[in-house]
Amino acid sequence: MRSTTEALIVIDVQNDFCPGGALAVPDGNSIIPGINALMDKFSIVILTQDWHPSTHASFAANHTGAIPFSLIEMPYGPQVLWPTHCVMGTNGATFHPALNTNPAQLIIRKGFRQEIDSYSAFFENDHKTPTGLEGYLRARDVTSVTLVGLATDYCVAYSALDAASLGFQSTVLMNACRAIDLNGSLATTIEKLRAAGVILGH
Ligand code: VGL
Ligand code: ZN
Repeated sequence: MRSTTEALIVIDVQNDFCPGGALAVPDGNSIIPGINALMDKFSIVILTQDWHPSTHASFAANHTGAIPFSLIEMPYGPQVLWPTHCVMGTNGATFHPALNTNPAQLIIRKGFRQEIDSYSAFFENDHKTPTGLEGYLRARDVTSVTLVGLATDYCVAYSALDAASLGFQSTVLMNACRAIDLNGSLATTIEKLRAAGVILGH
């Protein structure tokens, strides 16, 4: 068993990010058995859930003439316009049925504000608005986080980078993650993670 100062954070293992979903990550479901096994080794397990209103500003469908996967400028910086995904309360937003959610002690929902996207489990995409996760971890004396889930190059990486900049030891288990890999984003992301001191494990 890992120490009680170490938390496992399972990012966005939801139907819409798995094959057949609205923003399917190739092979996304294949990581689930490994994640279920990892949960037994951690005494603190946290899940995140991408959770958007149907009017969310990150959806291409809410911008006239915009096509999915194009980029726009938002007040907080560049934003990819995604296919409509993880709409709160829908089957697409539900955790994948193969994921064992029973060990989860906290479920953080993010992206619920219409005007701002939230990739990271710690801060929304303005890098300022907190989700509350940092306070929860500090209150439980967590000093180290291990991140797994979907997608490597978006929500997992943003979470790992924020964790590192907040001073948590931050590890991404690459074989328990899968990437969207939009225009080479996986390679760029791996460089950023390394530069920030995030440990890339397997
Ligand atoms: C994610 C794109 C949009 C993710 C969430 O979970 O990586 N990616 N919303
Ligand atoms: Zn999203």
